[in-house]
Amino acid sequence: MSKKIYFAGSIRGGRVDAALYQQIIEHIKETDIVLTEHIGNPHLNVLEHAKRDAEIYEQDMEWLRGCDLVIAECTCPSLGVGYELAYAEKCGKPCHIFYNRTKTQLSAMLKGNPYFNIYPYENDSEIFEAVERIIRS
Ligand code: 6IA
Repeated sequence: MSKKIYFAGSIRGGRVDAALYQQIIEHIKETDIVLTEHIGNPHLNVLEHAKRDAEIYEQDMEWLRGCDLVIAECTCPSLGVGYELAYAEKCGKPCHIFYNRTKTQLSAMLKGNPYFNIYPYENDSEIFEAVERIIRS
């Protein structure tokens, strides 16, 4: 049965890895459902807008409560992704965190928390097999 995946990736934290997010999302969509497809959109509007921001917050929290699991790409640090992971932990959702260890060091707030499943990688290609294993487990 298809799983509902909440994919988290940086938006206002920086869009340097947007193409990678897109690839991961497309890969997951071959078999399962990604609630947050927009994260990979290269034309995403990152500008602040108070009313729109409130709607985004409410929608994302609802999707987090309804998802089966969270996959986060954390190479590009993002306050929003950190917040989402803390909320997902509170909701008891399984959380899988990827980061490229040749490019960044993961925050101790994530790496030091045994609740989180952490996947340091060196090449983007390593992500896809790991994601498949996560979804099928
Ligand atoms: O602090 P950040 O902006 O980097 O936080 C990124 C995280 O917060 C992502 O994992 C998203 O789930 C969530 N998030 C932040 N901004 C948005 C957003 N804005 N839309 C949906 N989720 C967001 C753009 C809206 C656009 C479709 C008009």
